[in-house]
Amino acid sequence: MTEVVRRSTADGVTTLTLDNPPVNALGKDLRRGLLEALTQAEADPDTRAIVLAAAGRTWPAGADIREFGKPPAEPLLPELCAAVATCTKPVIAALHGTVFGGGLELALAAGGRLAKLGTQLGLPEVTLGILPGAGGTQRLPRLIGAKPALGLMLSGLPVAAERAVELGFVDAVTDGDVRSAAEAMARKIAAGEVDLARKFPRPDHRADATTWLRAVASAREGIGKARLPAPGRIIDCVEAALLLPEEEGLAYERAAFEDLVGTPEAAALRHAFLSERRAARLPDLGGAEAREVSTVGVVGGGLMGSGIATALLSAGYRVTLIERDPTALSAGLARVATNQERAVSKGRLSKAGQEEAWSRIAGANDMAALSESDLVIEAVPEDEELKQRIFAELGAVTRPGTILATNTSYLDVNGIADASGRPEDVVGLHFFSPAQVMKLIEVVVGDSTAPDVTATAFALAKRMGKIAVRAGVCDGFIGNRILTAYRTATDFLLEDGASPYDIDRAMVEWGFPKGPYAVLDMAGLDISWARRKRLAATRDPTRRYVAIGDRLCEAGRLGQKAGKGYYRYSDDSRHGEEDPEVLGLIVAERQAKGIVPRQVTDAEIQTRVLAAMANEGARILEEGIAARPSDVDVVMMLGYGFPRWRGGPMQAADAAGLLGLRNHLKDYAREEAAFWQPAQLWDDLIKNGRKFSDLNSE
Ligand code: T1G
Repeated sequence: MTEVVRRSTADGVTTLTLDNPPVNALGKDLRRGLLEALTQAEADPDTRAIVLAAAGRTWPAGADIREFGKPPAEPLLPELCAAVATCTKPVIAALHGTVFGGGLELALAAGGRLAKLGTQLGLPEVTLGILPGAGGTQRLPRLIGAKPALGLMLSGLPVAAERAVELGFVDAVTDGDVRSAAEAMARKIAAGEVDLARKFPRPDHRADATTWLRAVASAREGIGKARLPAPGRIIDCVEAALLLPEEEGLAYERAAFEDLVGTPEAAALRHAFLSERRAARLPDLGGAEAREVSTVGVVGGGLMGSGIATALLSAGYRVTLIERDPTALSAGLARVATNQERAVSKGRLSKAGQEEAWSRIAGANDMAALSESDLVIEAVPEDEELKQRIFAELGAVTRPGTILATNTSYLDVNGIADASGRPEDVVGLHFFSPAQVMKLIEVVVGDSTAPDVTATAFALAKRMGKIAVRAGVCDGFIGNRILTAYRTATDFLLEDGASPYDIDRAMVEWGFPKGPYAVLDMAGLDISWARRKRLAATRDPTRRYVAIGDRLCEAGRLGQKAGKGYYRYSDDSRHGEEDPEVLGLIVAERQAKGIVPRQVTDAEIQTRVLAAMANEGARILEEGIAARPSDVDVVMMLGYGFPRWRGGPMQAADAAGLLGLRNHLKDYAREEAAFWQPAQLWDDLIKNGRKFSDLNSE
């Protein structure tokens, strides 16, 4: 096993190099190895200064997230940081890469910090539902003041090394080799030429208690009634850093950390982090290598096509946009240009970057322009016959080995693949709108899709900074299938006695950014109406069907774009008002079916939605449409606004308890068996005392 900490001593300087790929996470072996090496160096008479450095792509990017929720292993990170802080010999940290979380806390314990140009530094713990638990809430405010320290810890966002120098928690930036620079400085310290404390004087921000407490009060006001506890506890710890002696402050921070790390929200946020990375692991690809892709064709320059083209340009690809005629093509290119302008105005893209990207896009009306493309993404309207026609042409004009992808959101990928004449080169790439912003891609693997085509789709997603999730072919893949279950459950409640406004409020209270009916109004009711009409011929007449949505569409209430849907919209506002006309429509539908409305509580709404989503997820898993429960969670969190601090429907079902939810499903099935019947998987897990998370094979 390679040494996780290597030691070298020369000219009175001992350098300890951390080496725990991929990100030098401060797991127990690394903590133990570093504490041992530091103790030895401190006792070594030939060592008069110590440099801490890291091998690989980054200085420690944090504590090891996979250790949380397990029994803590000695030495704990705070103990290691304390050893660094109290070391009797000067310690300099040589920083590079992503110095995050516990990695930054380790660096803060050193006497000096040098960073390589391009280094990012931050304390993202709040995004995991916890707080910096290894001295960060105590040492950082002392170094830079309470206000900037709170800004970093409450946002969880990183800053560049140069900004860290301005703030005062990095001492110098070098564009050379940071380890050599640190060793050179350490040699001067070892030779008595430099005194670290004098070279890097530390202001005492605690001297100005008023400013400190004002920052605490302002932060408390700023977070208001934060949904999660971590922000408030961070502020408490920063206040404690002023009011308590250091040791007590560190103990206070540790207690707060231990409170938070055990909460369901923190567990869910860790689950979300690890699940997004697990989704990229596809054991059934048998190690297939991704094909080389540098030029990509996009067929269709509408909202989706132009968004996809924008995202491809941002990832450095050369793009050819195809539209049916010059007018449509110039409109498509104009959409791409507008997307880039918006990115520049938001500071996400520089002017130079915009010009460079624009030089990589070309437009054409003839598909022959795609003859040299490595991959083509079709993004035309959801018309099966049109898509099949396009794939037949693509199969003819592109060279063998060019991957052909369809952006369909629910149509049959196998039928589209067969139309191309080479189904093994075809895959679904279901982007989410706006494609230049949304991180999720459902990679829909057809019956004939070659493994290296799937591998290429995942490589494309990663290069675009997106998260890909593998899905099998079915109506709606993973996300839209679960969304349909969500809406079916709430439509039943609508007919039984709830109002769309009660349902929206209950689901926002539960954690969704918007309720299902507000979302429908935003997306347009006609899209799901078209789907219902498409499926009408094959619909099972014995299954309960709620026609309220059809009634609204027939009344021209198509949503925001029509000025009215479930809500009414005034001209200048996208905020919907409740509309008695809609309630009247619903009453009429109930009467037509002889339904006597009943009281529906928020709790019932929330429980039914979770049960419906998790049950559809279980069915999706049984059918092999999704590889693991956490893939279902990733799709719903990234694509459909499922609250991240609940971790997705499968994680939330685990947290709620499978037996209770399964019993609710059984109760509901007495009203409507086909929809509510619990999937067999529930009983298989319950009888073995297992949870959905036990199926999340690594
Ligand atoms: N612990 C364990 N594994 C980690 C990890 C971590 N902190 N960070 C990354 N990995 C794994 C990741 O799962 C993946 O594994 C591989 O490294 C590459 O990651 C006490 C309590 C550093 C910016 O929150 O933000 O310190 O899938 O795919 O896109 O106060 O990873 O290859 O097997 O994301 O280049 C605080 C989390 C922890 C940083 C790199 N730190 N990591 O991004 O690669 S809590 C964080 C990141 C803490 C202390 C507190 C990113 C990255 P695999 P990747 P990337």
